This record gives sequence, C-alpha cells and structure tokens, in this order.
Amino acid sequence: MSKMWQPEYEAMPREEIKRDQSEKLCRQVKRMYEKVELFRKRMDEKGLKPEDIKGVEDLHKLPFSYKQDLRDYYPYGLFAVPMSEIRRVHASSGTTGKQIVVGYTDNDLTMWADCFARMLIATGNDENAFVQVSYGLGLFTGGFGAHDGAVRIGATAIPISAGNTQRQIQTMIDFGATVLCCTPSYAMYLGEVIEEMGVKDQLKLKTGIFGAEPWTEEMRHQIEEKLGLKACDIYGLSEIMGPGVSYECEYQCGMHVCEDHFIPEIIDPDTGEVLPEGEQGELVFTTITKEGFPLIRYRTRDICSLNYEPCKCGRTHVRMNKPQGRTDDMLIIRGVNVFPSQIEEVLLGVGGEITPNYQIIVDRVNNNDTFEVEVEMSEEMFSDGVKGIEKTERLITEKLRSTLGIAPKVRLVNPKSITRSEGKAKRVIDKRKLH
Ligand code: DLL
Repeated sequence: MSKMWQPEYEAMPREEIKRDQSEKLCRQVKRMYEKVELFRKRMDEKGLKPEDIKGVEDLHKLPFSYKQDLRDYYPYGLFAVPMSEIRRVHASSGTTGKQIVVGYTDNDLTMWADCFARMLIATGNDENAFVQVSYGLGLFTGGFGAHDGAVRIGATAIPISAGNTQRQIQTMIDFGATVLCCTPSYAMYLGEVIEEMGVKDQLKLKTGIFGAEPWTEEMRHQIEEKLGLKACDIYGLSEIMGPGVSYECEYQCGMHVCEDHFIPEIIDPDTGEVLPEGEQGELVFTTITKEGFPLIRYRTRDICSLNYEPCKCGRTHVRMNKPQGRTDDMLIIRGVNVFPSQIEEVLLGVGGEITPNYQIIVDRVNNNDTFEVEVEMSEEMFSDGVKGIEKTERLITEKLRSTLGIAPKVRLVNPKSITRSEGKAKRVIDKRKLH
C-alpha cells in the first residue's frame, strides 16, 4: 500500500501541485458530467462542456454547488457511482434542516484515512501512539475519520466515542492515551473534570486533535494548560470528506489543505467572485479525487483566508487560517455583524475570573434587538461576592463594545450553570427566529 500520508507527498513545488490538480480536475469534470445529472444540467446552463476545462486556471468558470443540492437530491441523488460501490455512508444534521447523506467508495475511505493520518504524523505521532477517539462514532464523520487515521499509521485506536466523561478520563489514564481527538469544547470540559478529579499528573497525553467547531487561540492555551498537551486544529466537513480536509502541523500556524485531493478557493460570498490571494471570504472546495460523492466548487459558508507562504515544516500545501465562523452563523444585531468567535476571544482574554463557558442570547422586543451574554464565573469569584462581579461585568461590557461596536448586557452566572457539550457546543440562542 502506498503511504500517501508520508510528508513527501505534501512537499511538491507549487507548479507541480498545479499540474497534478489540473489533470485530476479535468478527469473529475468529465466523469461528473457523465454521471451526475445536476452537474450536467448546471454545465449545460452555462454553455460549458467538459473539454472547456483545461486546468485549474479554468476552475472559476465551473458552476457552484450548495448544501441545498444535497437536500434536494436526498439521499443518494448526487452519487457518481452505483450504490454497490458505496462502502459506507455518513450523515450530518447540521443545526437546521433535513440531514444530508454522503457516501464513500473503497478508494475514498483509503484517501480519507490517509488525510487524517497525515495530521497524526505532522504532529509527531507514530505507530506507538494510543489514540483516544472521543468524537462521536456513528453517522457523524468525526469518530470514524479519527479511528481510520489512527489505524492507518499503525497506532492503537481507543474508539470510546463521545460522552460519559468520568469513564473517558479513567480510560485515558488506564489505557495510556497519548492522543486525544474530540471537539475543543469537549476538551475544555474534560479539562475541567480532570482538574476536579486531581488526576492531571496521571495522564500521558501529548497531542490533542481538536476540530468540528470554531475555537480561538485563547481557548487553545487554556486546553493546553488543563490537559498538558499540544492542542492542534483539524478542519473538515462531511460534504467534502470529514475531518482531515486540512490540519495543523507541529508549528500550529494555519491548517494545511490536502491539495492533492481538494482545491480550495476564497470567494466573495455576495458576488461569487474569486478574491485575491490572502483576502478573507467564503471557502469553496472542489474534490478532485473523490469517486462516490464528488463535489465541484462547494460553498462551505466558512469564512477564512488562504496563505501560500512556505511553512517551516517543509509542507508546500496551502494553509487556511482558523475559520472565523460561518456566513450562516454570523448574527446581525441592531444592524451590526457579530460572530460568536469574536465574543469568545474577548471573554477568554479577560482571564481567570471567568470561565470559557458562555451563551449568547438574542431576542427582539418592541422591534428592537436585545443582546445578552451570559458568562460563567470561576468558583473563586463566586465566593468573593457581588462587588467583584459587577466590576467584571462592566469590564467585559466595555471590551465587547470596543470589539463589536455594540454593547451587550453581560451577566455573570453561577459556576457550572451553563450546559457542557460532548460534541459541538451550542453558544447562540437566537429567539428572533422563533417569533
Ligand atoms: O465537523 C467534520 C469534523 C469532525 C471536522 C471532526 C473536524 C473534526 P460537519 O459536521 O459536516 O463535519 O461540520 C462541518 O463544522 O463547515 C465548519 O463550519 C465547522 N468546522 C469543522 N472543523 C472546524 C474547525 C465536521 N477546525 C462544519 N474550525 C464546517 C472551525 C470547523 N470550524
């Protein structure tokens, strides 16, 4: 078996990457034109034939695809192979709407495991690693993605799945886990319970592979401190593959996109125009090797930018920065654009008096938006009393006003009163949608 997860496959000069992508793109477009009815229809509407696409320079001519397409053609209508060649399906429910289904052939599963394996290798792990998979194992892509990646490098997988926090920690200690894979919000929670149990010194963790939701640098520092590991970011989405579309190397300075499989673009979400290198916009992906469920120019709705500068690790694959949020989770409050991640950054910057557990509550009363942020205080602050609480509330309000341009009502709430998440955290309650 070829070891596509070895770093040499990610260190080609840019010209070679482009040549490789061009060949794969042309092949993929031709194949999809034959096999996927919706793609053929969109090409025909644009008056495009597969032969008009000669390489990556023509990518921008191709039609976009959208999450709604997966719903319209639910469950298998966009697959490009007969179902007898689909080895596994996964699904994502998202926060709203009908679930979407994705499918993988044997080759797709191999490629996915290779991509996840790359991250394990790039963060200094090998066949001696014990990989605790605390992403949900099921229709969610997180668990199986991590599991297959661990097996691919010959490591030992511990497929415990999400939840049952005490048992997670006991298992981590008893089985000697060296790598932990889960969402960053669950990692924070595990850290909290580990602190309470006083067992940090019994852990052998070295690397955390955390993703599936946005998280800030401040959160990274707190997780690293609580769990005593190096916390690395991994990105992916079910539609494109699952975890491992891009990932951080040991230098933790942007996530390398597996460009031999996925071509990223950054576009203006309003006009659809491709933006100049380095600018922030909506991330779009084209899968150039996927067989079962390929997608051309898929609008992820994630907001980020791309960095083509060489990385210290020697990989030449482009890096994307941490997605700041999604075009569809951006809140518009009193006419101002607000991303939950901006709030998180401010809160975590405040330091020890408050915890990183918070909730944003937006409502509309008499045609005016109300905007509240509830933040959990630390045990120490709780016992110190009212004066300190009011002062901290004022401090946070001012910091948020200067970052966002509008000030929420900030309320410090009792320790442990905000529900913890074992998967993706739900930070926003937008009651305006319910009226
Ligand atoms: O969350 C796949 C995954 C599993 C990625 C485990 C990483 C680790 P979905 O459930 O389809 O797939 O959700 C995909 O989650 O479009 C982003 O908005 C968000 N997301 C995923 N990774 C990150 C990340 C998985 N590292 C959606 N940072 C994506 C910020 C992320 N957002």
